[in-house]
Amino acid sequence: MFDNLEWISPDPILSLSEKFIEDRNPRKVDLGIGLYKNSNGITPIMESVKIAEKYLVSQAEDKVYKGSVGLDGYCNKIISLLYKDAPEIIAEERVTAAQTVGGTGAVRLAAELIKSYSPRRIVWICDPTWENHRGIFSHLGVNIRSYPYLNEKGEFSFDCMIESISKIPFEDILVLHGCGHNPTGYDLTNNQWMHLLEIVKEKRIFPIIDMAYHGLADNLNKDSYGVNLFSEQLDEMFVAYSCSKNFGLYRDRVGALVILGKNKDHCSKIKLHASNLARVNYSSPPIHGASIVNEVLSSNELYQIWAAELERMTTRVKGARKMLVRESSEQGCSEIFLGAARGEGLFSTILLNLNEIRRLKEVYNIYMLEIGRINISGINKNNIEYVVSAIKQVAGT
Ligand code: PLP
Ligand code: TYF
Repeated sequence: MFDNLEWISPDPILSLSEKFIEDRNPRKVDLGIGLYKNSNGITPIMESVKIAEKYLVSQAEDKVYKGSVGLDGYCNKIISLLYKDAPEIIAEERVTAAQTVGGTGAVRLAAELIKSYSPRRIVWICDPTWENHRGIFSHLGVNIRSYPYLNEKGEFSFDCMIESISKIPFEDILVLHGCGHNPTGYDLTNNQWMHLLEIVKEKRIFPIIDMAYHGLADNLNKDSYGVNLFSEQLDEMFVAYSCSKNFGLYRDRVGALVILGKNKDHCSKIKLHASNLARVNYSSPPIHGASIVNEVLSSNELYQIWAAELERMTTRVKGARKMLVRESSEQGCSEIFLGAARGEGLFSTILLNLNEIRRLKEVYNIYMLEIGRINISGINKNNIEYVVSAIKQVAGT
């Protein structure tokens, strides 16, 4: 049956990660896959997560099935965390959530709902964006188009973005990044969110806000500004939430599709359809990681530990960004790292071409994505000088 299959390229991020692991050179540096790394280059299990996990394992009595939309307690805690500054949305009972298989699963479930109930609408994704946005929607046969995020010089341009979005047809679907834009690190200001909202309202656009880095761009409150504003003012939208980064639960696959509707019945009905779609896809999401998040967010003590850990992680990423700006200025190659100075979160795109990026890997054992993205948290005091001088050399500046 599969005799005629052709070879295709594997996922570029995951295969780069595998190549990095195989590399035996001790000076190697991983600036590829989107993982938070501490100053020793390690992605540790968070203390709050360890405590919750130990407690849960000691209390566990069974591993029986849960439903297709996972743990209600977990879903409610994610809603409370996300809408801490917009409690009226919760009070009005027009928000609900379905637990999903990571943030990817949340985007996928949103795409399934669109494919099933509104297949003619076009989904507008950002250019550039997390590559899986294109993959998920196009794999399901949903029509996608892109809106620009950058100008010809590679700088974030709200004007270019807005000009394009204001031309999209009425009632289409718009995928936005809530914070920590992947891959550029450029986020909208509060004023820009407000401006964008006006266009979204006028065009009756349905937004899907991808929130994969809550708390890792600036802080938990500021990072949810766009989601809160849109949710307060719109009748319907989705948020694709991920706990992979802010709880460090990558492989446990913890996410949620947050569903905003006009009222309680409306969002409950959408959730029921989401539940049926989850059922035919994977039956039910994994419960272990979601129970950990539920435990951390239910205990005041654990919440304090987790919030402080997250803040330290974000402070470290901001510090690494500053270190990069300072070092590139000292080595006289700031222009390659212009994005790093203005961006937020784990990522930044730097001005190297494909050949230069490949040489960086082959000659200097420094791994970054071929689209020009670096993971800022891969930088630390021990490698900063080496990374900047290698990048400067491949760029020939
Ligand atoms: N959305 C964006 C923008 C991401 O960068 C990622 C990856 O980390 C995801 C979604 C998926 O996250 P998860 O690992 O929870 O599926
Ligand atoms: O952009 C990243 O690096 C993260 C991690 O198929 C990731 O989103 C990469 C590839 C993938 C799933 C997650």
